[in-house]
Amino acid sequence: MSAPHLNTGRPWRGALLLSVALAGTALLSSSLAAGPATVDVDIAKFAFVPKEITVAPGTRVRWTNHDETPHTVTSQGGTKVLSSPGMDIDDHFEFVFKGEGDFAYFCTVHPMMTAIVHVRKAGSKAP
Ligand SMILES: [Cu+2]
Repeated sequence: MSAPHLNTGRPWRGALLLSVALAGTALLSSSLAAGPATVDVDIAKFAFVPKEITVAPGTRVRWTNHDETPHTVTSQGGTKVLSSPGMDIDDHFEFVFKGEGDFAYFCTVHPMMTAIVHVRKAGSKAP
């Protein structure tokens, strides 16, 4: 009596895997449709990586600290455009760049850590 019971399990398992795959596809397309594009910058070994990026207006930049040492993402020149709190390991900081410009920033804990975000409309070149 146990053999038919085992056989009926298989179609269910296939249906489950299929629905998981479909749910994953729906999740992916909704995340692509909603919200601005995201560009990641890693903070690792006392450096912003990549140190220099160019993005289109409306892009969200997300910094992630991979060091065990706290770091910040802070605008240079006192503009306060970027002003993150001290970020612990695996903390994120996000900012959406709306207008064009050059946004130099550094880490207030380690001022030698510097980097820059260029925001440019598609087709225009950095000077
Ligand atoms: Cu730092």
